[in-house]
Amino acid sequence: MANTLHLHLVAGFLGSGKTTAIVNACKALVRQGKRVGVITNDQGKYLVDTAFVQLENFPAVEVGGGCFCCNYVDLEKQLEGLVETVKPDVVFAESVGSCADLVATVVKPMLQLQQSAYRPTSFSTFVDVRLLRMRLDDIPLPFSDGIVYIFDKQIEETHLLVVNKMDLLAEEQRAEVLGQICSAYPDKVILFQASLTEEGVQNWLQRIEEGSIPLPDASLDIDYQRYGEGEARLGWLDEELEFEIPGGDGRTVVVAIMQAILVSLQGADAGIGHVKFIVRGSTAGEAKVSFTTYMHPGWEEEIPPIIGEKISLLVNARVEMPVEHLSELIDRAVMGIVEKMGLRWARRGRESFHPSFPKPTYRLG
Ligand SMILES: Nc1nc2c(ncn2[C@@H]2O[C@H](COP(=O)(O)OP(=O)(O)O)[C@@H](O)[C@H]2O)c(=O)[nH]1
Ligand SMILES: [Mg+2]
Repeated sequence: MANTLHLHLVAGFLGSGKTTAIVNACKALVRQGKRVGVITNDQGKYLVDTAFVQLENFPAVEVGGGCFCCNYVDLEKQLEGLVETVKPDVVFAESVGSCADLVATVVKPMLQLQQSAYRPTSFSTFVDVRLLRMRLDDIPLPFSDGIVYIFDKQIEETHLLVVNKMDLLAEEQRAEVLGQICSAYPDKVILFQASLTEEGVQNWLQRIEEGSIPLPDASLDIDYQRYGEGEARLGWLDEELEFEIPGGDGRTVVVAIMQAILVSLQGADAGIGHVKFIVRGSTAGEAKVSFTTYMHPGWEEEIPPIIGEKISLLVNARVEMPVEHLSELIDRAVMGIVEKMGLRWARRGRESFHPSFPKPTYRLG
């Protein structure tokens, strides 16, 4: 099994489209009769990504409470568990979007340590084309320097860069953007894609499945102080809320709550890494809605009717601001709607924190 398993490591900044691409790749592989599994990763433990992958009926396990680098032993354990229970042909492992230095702390240990039973087949780093263009054009990203440092280091360490969300560019911009990005990174393999469909990820999937793109072999020259301080500027809030909806129309409530949260974060001028929600009605209806910027026109249309006397809402927010402030803004937004609509509600779980300083289990230079 160890020799035949294809293990694809998928890295890249918060909201760059990793989970979306993985889910579509899994759909394509299942159609070809392959067995798949996904390992999600996050600092927290009430995870939208895991819930989303499971909604699609793909087996998912998670490495929670920190990045793969700092939880290398758990990563191997989760992988082992997936292999035993699911017997997958292909596993995708998605690292948390605020993490960098995966070559030295995950790729190399898997390749070089005796006890490692699995070898990665590919290492891809995703980037949102809009952010990459801003960076190349010297337009400030909506984050402070330490976070931009992580964004840059993620790109620097990869050999295979997946420039994602190409569908968001106007047709006439594409050729110019392609040229600009390719000339900025002459030594990388660069794939341009839109990951919203199975067809969109086909080329990437084919390339990584062939195993013909070499793994990166150079460990980053990275300043952990700067990296750790950058990561720690992100406030992390995960919570699971439940609302009672006497009339059974959960959609209106959910739209109002999401809207209120966004307005309140935008009012505070906070840089969004990723704010994502999974909503489920007790009778029917479920959706994932995700914001990586405040400009996401038409997001309400992603929410189908949410039907039932109860709805559950899983919230994962990764936003650049002190976490006490983040919690307060989200609480106030939720409470405003609860009071306005006269809803009964309960909180099923919550975690809020700043990521702790990264301390990799292994780091091979
Ligand atoms: N337009 C567009 N949106 C995308 C694409 N890939 C992902 N998204 C959206 O970007 C948001 C973040 O995606 P997600 O896969 O959760 O990002 P992750 O944090 O890297 O796992 C979601 O709203 C996705 O629907 C793409 O190729 N085009
Ligand atoms: Mg994800």
